[in-house]
Amino acid sequence: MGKSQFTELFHRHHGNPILTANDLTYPANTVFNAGAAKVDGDILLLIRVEDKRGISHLTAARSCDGIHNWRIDPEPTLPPSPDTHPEEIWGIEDPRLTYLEEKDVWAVTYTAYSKGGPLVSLALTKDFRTFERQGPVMPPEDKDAALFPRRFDGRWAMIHRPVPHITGAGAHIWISYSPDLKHWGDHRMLIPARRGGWWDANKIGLSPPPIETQDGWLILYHGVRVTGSGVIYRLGLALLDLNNPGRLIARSDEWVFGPSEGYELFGDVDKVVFPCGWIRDSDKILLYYGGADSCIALATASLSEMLSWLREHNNMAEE
Ligand code: BMA
Repeated sequence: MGKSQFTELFHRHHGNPILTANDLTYPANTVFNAGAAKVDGDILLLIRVEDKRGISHLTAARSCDGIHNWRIDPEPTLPPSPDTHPEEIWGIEDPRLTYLEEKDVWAVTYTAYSKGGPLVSLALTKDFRTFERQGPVMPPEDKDAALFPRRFDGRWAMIHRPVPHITGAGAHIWISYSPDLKHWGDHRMLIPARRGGWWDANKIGLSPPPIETQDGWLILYHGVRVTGSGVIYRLGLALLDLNNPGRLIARSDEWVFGPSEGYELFGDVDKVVFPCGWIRDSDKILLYYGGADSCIALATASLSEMLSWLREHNNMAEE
């Protein structure tokens, strides 16, 4: 395969968008940015639902094939709980789901929209019906967080994206470690946003949780390009060392997916593709993404094609 500039790694489902607010049994403004998991033989999406106040909650949808016949909870599955968790006053958003084998539990990392700004919160669940909130794990402003499924040298690891208050410092992807999922430290920058004219200049963030492959942890991340007519959210690939996820070993030069269809170009926020979940079925990847902050769409890809493309397109340059 040559270095063709527009290799299509991701193939949109012909029936996109697969879910809109009309599929809910209760009124809402939009559905988008869903986490994804395989649970009890179903594909489960934990959907971000924005109500007509502008506040988001999470609702579970289940389907046998991950495409059709979604069985959506008839009321919010995980509503914000500002009485017990004041940091959730303006809603909860953008969940990422990681199965922690050692604990036989799903970790849900999500954005809690607090009076002090968006922060990262963690909840644990076995069935996506009842949840045990662990509270905030990163202070504001921080979002786009996901856990790795296992420990490294005894410590859990989490990717996240703090935003510094210094103008021009850029918003980069970081990694932090914890002995107990509660106390986090050893914070390090993991993937810096590029600078200048790059598609991923100045502001990036993790999209779905990392996937373990023979080449390393595969990362899909978003780059936020500021243009004269607003921002464009596009996606690129990176790889982290399997035993030391704090080590970046590859990063794509070009983006691999960006908004081009009507449901990605026009919505509450135009020109956005924003995945929070992907499902692996041997070599096949099902990528679930929010389109223009207004609907949920599906694209498929081959894991081995992504890895071989990344080998050819590895460019660690930051400038
Ligand atoms: C990001 C997040 C996402 C959203 C995206 C585009 O900052 O808030 O939830 O999809 O912006 O608006």
